[in-house]
Amino acid sequence: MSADPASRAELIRKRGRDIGFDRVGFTRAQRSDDAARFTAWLDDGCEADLAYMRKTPERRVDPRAVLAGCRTVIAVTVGHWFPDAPRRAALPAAVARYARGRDYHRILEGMLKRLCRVLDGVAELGGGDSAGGAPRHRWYVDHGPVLERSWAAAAGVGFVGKNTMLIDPRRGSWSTLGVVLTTLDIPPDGPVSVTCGTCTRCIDVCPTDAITRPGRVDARLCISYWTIEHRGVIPEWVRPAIGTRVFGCDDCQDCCPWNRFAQPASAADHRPRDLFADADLARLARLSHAAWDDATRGTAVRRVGYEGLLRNVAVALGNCPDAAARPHLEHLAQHGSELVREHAAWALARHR
Ligand code: B12
Ligand code: SF4
Ligand code: SF4
Repeated sequence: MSADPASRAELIRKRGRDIGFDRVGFTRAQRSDDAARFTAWLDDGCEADLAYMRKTPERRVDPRAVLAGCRTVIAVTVGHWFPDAPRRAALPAAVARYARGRDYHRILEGMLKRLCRVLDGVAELGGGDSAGGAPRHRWYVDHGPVLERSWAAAAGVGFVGKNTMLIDPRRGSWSTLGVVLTTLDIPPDGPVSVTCGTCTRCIDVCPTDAITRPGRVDARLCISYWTIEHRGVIPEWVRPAIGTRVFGCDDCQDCCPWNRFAQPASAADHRPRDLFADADLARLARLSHAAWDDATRGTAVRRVGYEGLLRNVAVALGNCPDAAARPHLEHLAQHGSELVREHAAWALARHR
């Protein structure tokens, strides 16, 4: 292996694919072209109460402020789509696709660590750190001060759709992202030239009009925010629009024409668990804390907590026109959690 930059890039990409990433792309570490877009989003309060989005905005738009000497951002994608299994649920509920299998943070964490070891190996073969020393890297999946979709688009692993999702023209948007910031100098890939064109399906179908303009989602309106990120009481105005979704929302992806190219996930860990792929409000409403603990271990659904999940189940049962929902609501109305009881009471009132 030579120190030639182009072959170094191809070696890293190939090793990345061997690790299991669907796409691996490179872009220069510099101030993001989307910095103004991000600042405007914050200025308009679109982050709701996601306080971490407001912390260190300067770091979020410039990887060199996160890792001194950073020269390259590596963006990777891992698909999580599986064909839908036949539904048998008595009272069907929806769990977002990305959350039906093992927690993607855990899946990507191991893969990104392996990618960093590849980078170390490449450097030993003569890859260039700007200072001539051992290269340094930092990897992130979701939790870091990094505009992942912006870097993924700049690195050419897809484009940003009007729904703000990173869309791979070959596989669609059913993927999660990771990034590695590195001091290694790797030749950049260009962005892809594909766009949404005149399509506006995601804007038209969004149940809460949360896509307030092409390429902007206001978290204060987004069902994903209310059912996953928000702690405490869900405002009554948003509850009917939640429908029977109990964790996240996929409407702006389900409708997207690019997702006709979806391919089954290569990471077997993404295989959906039955409780989430064939989610049943009747079953979820009866989960004890111990059963919830067991069923959600190692999954992203755990993020909302036991009370939070039952809160969402109560709202979904309230939106479910089937009279069979009532006994489960009466059960939740007796729950030890005041939060769950309050949402169950609202839902029972709807049934009456
Ligand atoms: C905060 C957050 C949310 C918030 C806010 C969402 C939002 N759109 O901002 C809420 C809770 C609502 C949310 C929901 C979801 N999220 Co989220 N979320 C994040 C997080 C932590 C930060 C996103 C962010 O920076 N938002 C600020 C806005 C301004 O940035 P942005 O929307 O990403 O847009 C930037 C670029 O895309 C670009 N841009 C936007 N439009 C255009 C147009 C053009 C032409 C160009 C050039 C650039 C461009 O400019 C923007 C500013 O930099 C990221 C992880 C991360 N660290 O990046 C995950 C992340 C975006 N979420 C993810 C997922 C899977 C989801 C959900 C699908 C989950 C679900 N099924 O319920 C939904 C999708 C809702 C939606 N349509 O966005 C994935 C997306 C994967 C992908 N293929 O895109 C990420 C990347 C996590 C991950 N590591 O995989 N999320
Ligand atoms: S996730 Fe749902 S609520 Fe949020 S923007 Fe997409 S369709 Fe709208
Ligand atoms: S539904 Fe249409 S407008 Fe929305 S992201 Fe997909 S292609 Fe773009």
